[in-house]
Amino acid sequence: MRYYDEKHETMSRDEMTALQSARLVDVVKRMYEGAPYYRAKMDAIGLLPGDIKGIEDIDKLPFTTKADLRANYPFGCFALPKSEISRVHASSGTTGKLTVVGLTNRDIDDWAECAARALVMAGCDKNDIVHVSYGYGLFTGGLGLHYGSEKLGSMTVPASAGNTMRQITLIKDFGATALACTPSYAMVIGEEIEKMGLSLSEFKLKRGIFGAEPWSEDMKREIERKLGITAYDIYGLSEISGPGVAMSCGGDWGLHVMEDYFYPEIVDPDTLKPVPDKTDGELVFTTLRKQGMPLIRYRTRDISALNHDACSCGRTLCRMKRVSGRTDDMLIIRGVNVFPSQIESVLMNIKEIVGSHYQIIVDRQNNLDTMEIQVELAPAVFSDEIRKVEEIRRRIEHDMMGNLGVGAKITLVSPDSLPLSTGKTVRIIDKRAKQ
Ligand code: DLL
Repeated sequence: MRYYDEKHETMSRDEMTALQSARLVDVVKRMYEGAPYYRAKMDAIGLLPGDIKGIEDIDKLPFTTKADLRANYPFGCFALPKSEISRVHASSGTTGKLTVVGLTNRDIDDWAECAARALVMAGCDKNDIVHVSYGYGLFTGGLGLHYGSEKLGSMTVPASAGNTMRQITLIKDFGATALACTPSYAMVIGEEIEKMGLSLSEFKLKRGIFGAEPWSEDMKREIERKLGITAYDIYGLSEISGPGVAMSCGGDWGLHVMEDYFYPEIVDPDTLKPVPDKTDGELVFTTLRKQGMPLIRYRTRDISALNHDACSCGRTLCRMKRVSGRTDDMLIIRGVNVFPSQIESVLMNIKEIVGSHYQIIVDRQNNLDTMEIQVELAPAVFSDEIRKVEEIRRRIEHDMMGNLGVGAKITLVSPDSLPLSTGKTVRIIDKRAKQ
């Protein structure tokens, strides 16, 4: 199977532009009528839906940011009444408040369609057995790949994340041919297989569908070696639609954007002006067909570039460069989005035992993200016995896990021992960037 939807995946640029234009005109009208927060943005600059005649007018439209979603938490960005929404998903927001999205039944179906296209780009068809180890729940990874795989007709194993030894047994016994999870979890699975002394010949795995966090070409090669598979990069974000906004076809450059559903732009994050093809900038998406919660010119904060050159796979869908980083301070730790402000609010809740200084050290060991939070103890607590200090450490570790959804090593340090800065405090040391 070469394409899931040959018509849309290989249409000419003129046909694509015509389709995108018609869909943009429609979504702007729907937003003006149904989403008061966006109507207010348009009214503020005197823009009417009729002013948008096609995709060439897109840069007249105001941007949308995570702050808009936060200000309208939880359901204020929906463009339809709640009675039309059949599913919600959510991901971390900058203040610890969740970013909530609402989908109609057709939205869920469209998303499954994009995920099915993505699976076909990775070489899957209905004969595959797809083991889904992305988390199921508010996170879009599990259910996104699940619906895509079912739509394709592949045998779908909803394993969700965790309990690695059991996962490996299932992958082996069921003869899974495709594995869908974060690249860091794929590394964990690969390492556990080695530790269990199993041989790759006992497995039928051929391909992996990995995403939800930045990963390097080196890590790709390492996973391919450890699992004996070909690894593919899948991109998405809850706000636009989960996994399947873009997908690598195995070619040598980037990921194909499902641009009949999501119109991509790259802008300079400072001037917000578009940049030329193959130039890095901030990725911005407009959902062209979504009903429940369309977004217009949504700033993803992800750094990427676009490429409209022809691809050897035959698809005409433009490509986006593998996402290498972000323009904000969001950290992605083993696939989980973490904002430093969430860490801060956990610490601020126990102000009486910790001081006001902390530092976050993110690293990568054996290809796995690690996060250490160094916290200064309050002077009054510092003189206490070791047992008490250990209790405090465990309590913070527990609170962090509960709030962030990912583990952090807590190191308690004496009062006033963390470096003081005279300017902007450097709270995050991300050693991964240099690797
Ligand atoms: O991570 C959706 C997803 C699930 C994508 C499973 C792929 C596979 P969020 O939790 O909303 O949604 O996080 C979105 O994760 O803005 C990027 O910063 C990052 N991200 C997602 N995919 C990739 C990728 C899901 N392939 C945020 N490479 C995005 C690099 C990625 N970063």
